[in-house]
This record gives sequence, C-alpha cells and structure tokens, in this order.
Amino acid sequence: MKTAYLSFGSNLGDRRKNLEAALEMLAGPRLRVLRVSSYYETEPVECTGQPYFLNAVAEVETSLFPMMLLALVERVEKKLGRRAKMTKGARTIDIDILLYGKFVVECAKLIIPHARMAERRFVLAPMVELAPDLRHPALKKTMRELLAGVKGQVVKRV
Ligand code: PH2
Ligand code: MG
Ligand code: MG
Repeated sequence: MKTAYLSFGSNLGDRRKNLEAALEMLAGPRLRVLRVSSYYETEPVECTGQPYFLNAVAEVETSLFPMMLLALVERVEKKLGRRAKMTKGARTIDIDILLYGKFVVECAKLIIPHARMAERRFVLAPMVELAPDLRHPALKKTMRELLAGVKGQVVKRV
C-alpha cells in the first residue's frame, strides 16, 4: 500500500458536486480515501478569463501502481464528462496525481511529483492543510516551505 496525494479541480457546472462525485468514484477495493482537505475557491492560474475553480486535495491509500492509478483517474474524469484534450480549458473535473509515496516517476504520460505543483497555491494550500511537513521528494522542501515561496494567486478556503 502506498499513500498518494491527488488534486481535484472544477470550474464548470456544480463544482462542489463534481469534486464529491470524483472522490466517491475513485474509492474502491484498491483505493481508500483517508483524508480530504477543505475546499478552496481559487483564481485560475495559467489560463485567465475563466471562471474561478473549486480545488481540494485528498490523501489516499492505494495498492494501484502509478500507471494504473492514472488509468483509474482518467476513467473517472471521463465519466464525469471531462472532454479530453481541452487541457487548459474550463472543466467539470480535473484530477491530478501530485505525489505517490516518495516515488519519482517520469515517463511520457505521467510525471510524479506533479511538474507544476510547487508553483501553485491552489495545490499547496490544501497540501499544507493535510501534510505541512511532508517533503517534496525531488525539491527536498516541505509543503509549508513551498507554499511560502509562491506569491499572488487568490486562494480562499470555503
Ligand atoms: N488547473 C489547471 C490550470 N489552472 N487554476 C486553478 N485555480 N485551479 C486549477 O485546478 C487549475 C488552474 C490545469 O489543470
Ligand atoms: Mg491539472
Ligand atoms: Mg489533469
């Protein structure tokens, strides 16, 4: 069993319902949701002119290896109406694998730790709530330290 952290974001439709549905659909015999952060109302980053997002992070325990976890995540995104290849467009749901134990994975389809997590308050604020002293396995800084290094980006706990 590995502990992983997943990020959830929605800025289309009933955002809260989308996050809750995603959490429910991910859970099963091979993945247990341990804890969920508060929800955060967040300014769109890297894609301006879009509605604000609702973001959260979940700590999960899973027996799925990273590529199988990614397959599960993509299945859930599809079921919730996520249109593929609108990478930076408004979306009903986006689920990203942030961390998977202390693993570092770099392949064409998947990069763990998530490549941009250290620059995103909408990821780091909920991460700090769940695991402030957890160290990024590549950058060697804690979530708290990473969050202190990112300025701007409106992130409001709701
Ligand atoms: N996701 C992105 C790009 N920008 N901004 C916010 N606030 N929340 C997100 O979940 C988000 C984003 C790409 O996945
Ligand atoms: Mg994303
Ligand atoms: Mg994604």
